[in-house]
Parts: sequence; structure tokens; C-alpha cells
Amino acid sequence: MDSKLRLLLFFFCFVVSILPISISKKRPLDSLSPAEFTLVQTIVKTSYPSNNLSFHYVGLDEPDKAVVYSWLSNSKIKIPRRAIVIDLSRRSIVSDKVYTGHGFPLLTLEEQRTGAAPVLAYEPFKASVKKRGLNISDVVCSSSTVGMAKRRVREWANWVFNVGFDARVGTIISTASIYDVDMHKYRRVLYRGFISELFIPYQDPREEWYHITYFDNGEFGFGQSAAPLEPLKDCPPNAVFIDGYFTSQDGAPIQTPNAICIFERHTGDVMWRHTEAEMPGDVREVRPEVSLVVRMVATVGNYDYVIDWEFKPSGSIKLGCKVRPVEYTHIDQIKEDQQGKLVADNTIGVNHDHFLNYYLDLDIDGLVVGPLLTDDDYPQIRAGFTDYNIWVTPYNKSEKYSGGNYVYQSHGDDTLLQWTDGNREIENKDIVLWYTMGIHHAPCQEDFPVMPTVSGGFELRPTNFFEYNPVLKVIPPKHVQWPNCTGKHQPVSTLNIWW
Ligand SMILES: *[C@@H]1O[C@H](CO)[C@@H](O)[C@H](O)[C@H]1NC(C)=O
Ligand SMILES: *[C@@H]1O[C@H](CO)[C@@H](O)[C@H](O)[C@H]1NC(C)=O
Ligand SMILES: *[C@@H]1O[C@H](CO)[C@@H](O)[C@H](O)[C@H]1NC(C)=O
Ligand SMILES: *[C@@H]1O[C@H](CO)[C@@H](O)[C@H](O)[C@H]1NC(C)=O
Ligand SMILES: [Cu+2]
Repeated sequence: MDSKLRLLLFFFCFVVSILPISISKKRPLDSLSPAEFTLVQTIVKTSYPSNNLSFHYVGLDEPDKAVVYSWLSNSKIKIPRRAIVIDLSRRSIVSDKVYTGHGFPLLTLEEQRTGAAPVLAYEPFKASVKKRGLNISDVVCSSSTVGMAKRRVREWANWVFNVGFDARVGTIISTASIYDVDMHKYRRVLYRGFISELFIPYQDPREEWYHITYFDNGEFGFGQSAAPLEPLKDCPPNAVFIDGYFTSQDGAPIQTPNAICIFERHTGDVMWRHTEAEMPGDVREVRPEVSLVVRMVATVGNYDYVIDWEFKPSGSIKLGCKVRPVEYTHIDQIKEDQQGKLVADNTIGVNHDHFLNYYLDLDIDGLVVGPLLTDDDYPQIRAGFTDYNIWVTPYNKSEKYSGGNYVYQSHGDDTLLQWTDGNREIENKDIVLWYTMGIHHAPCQEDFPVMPTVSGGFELRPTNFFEYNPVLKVIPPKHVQWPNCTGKHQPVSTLNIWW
């Protein structure tokens, strides 16, 4: 067991180099492609032929920020593509550090399945299921406590940004810029943004519940848990879809079709309006609210998380999460509410929270962002990011995961909490914003048998960034008669209105 784990960890620290970017025709922050995953697998397996290797995470090893920005102004610069696990031009393993600290990398999908099988075969467990009048074939076991992507550059209205997908964090938005009509140029807003960690502590001290504290990204992998989106149901008819890629335990690429959808949202709301009643002719101007949404759904344990990144022409980025649990399965001889609510006979919904910690490296105009603001149980130590809503750290490429790199069974000695201990200088520094959004879930009867979606969100709004209202010059939409519109061939975009 020990030697196997060492091997896994050994693997995790590989950096594999692929092709210089100019040859691969990729942008520096594009997620690894299926071909690159296969190449990584080949390089690693060739270098360690005798070992039985387990790939726990394979993802892009980001180039340095300065290199990315110089590429954006001159795309002829050659940037090596590297994977965290290998220079593809030299096809070599750049580093293979052995990690010896506490904690383990993501569980692979294979491990998650293997972990549940012995439980279902365990006689006392089978007996207890029977005693509760349940059929074992109806019982689902989940392991309480595994990475890749596809790139797209999106230009929409006044926005341009890159969409990536990663086994661990799911959607990654990078190098987002907004066009400033006044300055006649694109201005930098967000270097990189993703959900760094998702922590779900259950508030029930009883034997069977107290240990239930999930770290959905660091343990299960949010991207690995992405559900294929269903056209017309998960996303509207005008949506376009992107597939997501990560690797299996043996390093081969696995595809999640339709992992991300992107669509224009017509809310039916007003973006801005103005009436001059005193003016001759009754001047009246109204513009409808239209935005672009990047969506993914991750299914982890018994929850579906709908994660939206919404870009508004006004410069706002709205981040939203909708949570919907699949069902309640905790059946016991409980007759009264204790740490939860009896949502139906013998079924208790245990009170708990969902804490989403967002990594937001805002590089407004490529400058430093001015500073905003700045227990003894291992899960709480690891999830120290829930202590405050907002954290600010100086930018450091290797500080990405607020719950630590190796989350599973870790002691929380490499987390956001520790990084801030040093009280490093943030004034006039390149900083990263960490925002924790919490959804407190006190189950109620209406949640049974399936809970209606609850949602939370926050919005990043420009403040004194533009000289004046950036959507003032939006041309009003014209009424268009779509020939024989049956709903089957809806227009993909009606937003033909900019500047
Ligand atoms: C490699 O590991 C897998 C899973 O642990 C096992 O089934 C397989 O037999 C092993 N192969 C070798 C050559 O050791
Ligand atoms: C349990 O489920 C299996 C498969 O659905 C079925 O064949 C079996 O009859 C069920 N047993 C009981 C006791 O309901
Ligand atoms: C960057 O972060 C890593 C991990 O926390 C740390 O070991 C390293 O010292 C940091 N580098 C700088 C320049 O702060
Ligand atoms: C619309 O449908 C009608 C009846 O089905 C047909 O006669 C007409 O040619 C169609 N027009 C267009 C523009 O497709
Ligand atoms: Cu919940």
C-alpha cells in the first residue's frame, strides 16, 4: 500500500513538456487536448516502464504570467507547453519530485468505484439495509472523499476571454478583457478565475455523520465530476457546447461530451432606460439586458452544482451557483428533529453548508488591484478559507488550491490559511482575490423527495473603470421576422447590436 501510494504521489509531481506553443497552435492557457494527454501518457510510461502507474491528475502547467502577457501582445513568441505530471519538443520529464507531506491527490474515478464495492458486499452492511426494508440493489455507496480540458477563445459583444476545462476545478476563465469604446482598446480584467475548492461540512456530531466533510474539488475533482449537459434542458436552444477532457487512472484521455455550454441570455430585464418627458417629441431610450453565460454542471455525491459565469456588456461578471441535491437517503429509526429536519418518515436532512471558494486573479488593466479587505479539526483547518468571505494574497503561481494541493487526509498545512500567516505585503503588489460563497442548507419538508434548486451568487462590477456608462452606445435591437420560425431552427444569436 505504502509503496503504491508513493508511486502515485511520485507521479503527481511530474512536469511533462509537450510542444512549443507556436507549433501546437494553442494559446498559452488552453487546456490540454486529447492528443496531448496521450502524449503525456506515452512519455511517462516510456520513462517508467516497469512501474504500475496511476495517473491522479494531469493538467496544464501554466506558463508564467509575464510570459502569457507577452504572448498576448506578440503571438510569435514560443512558449513551451507543459503538463503537470512533462518540454513536448524535447519529450522529456522536466521534474519528478516526490511529495512526502501529508495528504493525497484526487481520487481517480476508478478508485471511487473500487472503494464502494466491498461495502456493498459486506454482510453486516447488507443485513442493516435489509432491516430498514431496503433492497441492496437500490443502495448507492459513494466514497467520502480525481484532470484535463479543451480550450476556446470567446469573443462576444465587448468581451474576449478564454474558456478552459480542468479535471480538478472544472471551468477556468482566463485572460478576460473588455473593449473600451472611449480608449479604442481592450483592457485587462481577469487573468484567471475558477472555483478553487468546495467544502461541505455536515453539522451532526453523531457517529455516522461527524466525519462527513467533503472537499469536492481536492478529493473528487469538480471537472471529473462534470455531467454531460443536455441540450434544451440544461442549456437553452441557442447554446453551443464544448467537450471536456481528463485522464483515466492509466493516463488515457477520457471525454465528457458537452461538459460546458455557452449561450446568450435574454433575461427580459432592462439594461438601462431614460425618458425626457420635457423634451419635444418625448425622448425615450431603452436597452434590453443581454449577457453571455458559460455553464457547467458537476455531480458530486448526491448534489448537482450548476456553475455559471455570466459576462455583461456593462463590464460586470456575475458568478452564480445553483445547488440541487439528488435525494435524501439517510434512513434511520429517528423520530424527531435533531441536527436536521425530518423531511419525511424516517428520513432526516442533516443541516450543512456548501462553501464555494473562488480564485479570482483580477489584473485590472494589467495592474495591481488595490487591496480590498483582508480551529483544531483537520477538515476545518483545511477549510480555513471559510473563516472570511474575502481573502487577498500576493500572486504566486503555485498557490492555486485554497484547501491545499493534496487535500485528502491532509493536515491542512498547505492552505490559504497558512499562506496568509506570513502576512505578506499586498499593497502595490500583483494580488489574487479569494471569495468564499456559502449556502447554508437547513433541509425542510419541501426538499423531499427532491429539493428545488437553491442558488447563490455575487457580481464583480467595474467601479470608476470606464469614463462613462459603457453600454450607453448600444444600438437598440430591431424587430426581426424570422421566416417560419418553428422553434426547431432558432436563431443562434440575435445580438447584432454592438457599437
Ligand atoms: C497494476 O495495478 C492494477 C490495479 O491495482 C492491477 O490490477 C494490475 O494487476 C497491476 N499490474 C501489474 C503488472 O502489476
Ligand atoms: C431487489 O431488486 C432486484 C433487482 O431489481 C430484484 O430482482 C429483487 O426481486 C428485489 N428484491 C426485493 C426483495 O425486492
Ligand atoms: C509560492 O508559494 C509556494 C507554496 O506556498 C511557496 O513555497 C513559495 O515560497 C512561494 N514563493 C514566493 C516567492 O512567495
Ligand atoms: C413558410 O411556410 C409556408 C407554408 O409552409 C411556405 O409556403 C413558405 O414558402 C415558407 N416560407 C419560407 C420563407 O420558408
Ligand atoms: Cu445541501
